Amino acid sequence: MTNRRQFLQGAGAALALGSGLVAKSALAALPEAPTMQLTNMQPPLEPDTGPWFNGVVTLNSWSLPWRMKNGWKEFHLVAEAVEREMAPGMVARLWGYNGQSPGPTIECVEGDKIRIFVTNRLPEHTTIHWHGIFLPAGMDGVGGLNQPQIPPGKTYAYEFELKQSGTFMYHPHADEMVQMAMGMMGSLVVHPKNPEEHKVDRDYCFLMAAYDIEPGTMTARINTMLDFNIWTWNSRVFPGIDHLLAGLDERIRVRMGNLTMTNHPIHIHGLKFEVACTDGGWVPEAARWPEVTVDIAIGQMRAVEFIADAPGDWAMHCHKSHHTMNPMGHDVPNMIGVDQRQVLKSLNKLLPGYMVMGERGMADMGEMVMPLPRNTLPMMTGEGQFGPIEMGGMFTVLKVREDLVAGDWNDPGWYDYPEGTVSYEVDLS
Ligand SMILES: [Cu+2]
Repeated sequence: MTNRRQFLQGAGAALALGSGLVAKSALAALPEAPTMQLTNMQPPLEPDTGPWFNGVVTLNSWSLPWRMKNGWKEFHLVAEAVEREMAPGMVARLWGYNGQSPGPTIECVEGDKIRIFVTNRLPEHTTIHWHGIFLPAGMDGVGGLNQPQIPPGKTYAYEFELKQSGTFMYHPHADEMVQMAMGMMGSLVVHPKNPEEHKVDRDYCFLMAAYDIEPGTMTARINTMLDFNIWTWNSRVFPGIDHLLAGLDERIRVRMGNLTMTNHPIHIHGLKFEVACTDGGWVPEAARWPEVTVDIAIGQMRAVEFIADAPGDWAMHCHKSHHTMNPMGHDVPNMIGVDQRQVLKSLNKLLPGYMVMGERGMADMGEMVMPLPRNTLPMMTGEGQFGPIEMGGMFTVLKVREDLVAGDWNDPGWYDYPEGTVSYEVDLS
């Protein structure tokens, strides 16, 4: 994990928001449009202009810098084709913003006047809709209804004053099925005016997106309606999804949005949480109740909050089990209980070394190093301290640690289990 200064240096000069560059770009009609190539989470953005806020951390992503101009906070999004590593071993050709899919998180503060420039470098027109934000109808971004679509090569400006705080997202409302199937989306977080309000120790966010990418290919199929094969958080799959870190007894928020075509029951092990905010606003405390799974419907956002009161490595995942699998598992027949020895004998005459699998379940596949087509991922993968984790897709680990101090974003490694606290084999001899 790098600190923000290293991140700014590493990500290229366009990101440097030092006073020199601000002075230069203040003369320009458009603010800089920084891009990001790194796929690991960047530490929270610390505002250097405008009102203070406690920044969010976006899994495997980053927050977009801005400039202030005559009292307006100005951002610049560039819609463009990008390449996204979904996990080591697989790169997808997607559409996104500023070098990545999803686009950078936009963070601002209730009361801010914001102007977002959108430059279209796609081969077709686009728009951006600001999901959940109360704004003038002409800024709402539905192509044809609220504005003409932004043609390729053109730049449009959206401007509005933020009248609320909470958890939102942005995505196109133009050729929507194609543009969202290609990965165009981003998180939009509006912080409360008073940074002490709704304050947490760590604030995470991510969006769920589903893709249909045939193993061995790189480009998402755009006409798929339901049969997606890659289930992502911020266009990443396990084991490529960042772990969430928490110091013992810290208050943690996780903001999640769903832009797939099905719902996702998100389950966190080891502790209980409450839904504290939706894309409609903050939930009054008296109206919250404890949960360990929250179902997030299509087009919804949910921010859950919890006290990280249990040290350990805790799974956090979608509870639809086929959403914690990667693409190589989808066309495998169910062979449980089928004795394949005879088949294997005949097959081995033709294909020496060929393996059959699945007669005792599919767990073997988590360990097996199978030859894969170029550019895809095994269906179950990831390695823990006790062996294969046998997961893919929408799965990651929440690491709660006693010795993790505020502001430390370094991965502490696997949990060191106190002696006598791990499930053990019973001696029956
Ligand atoms: Cu799911």
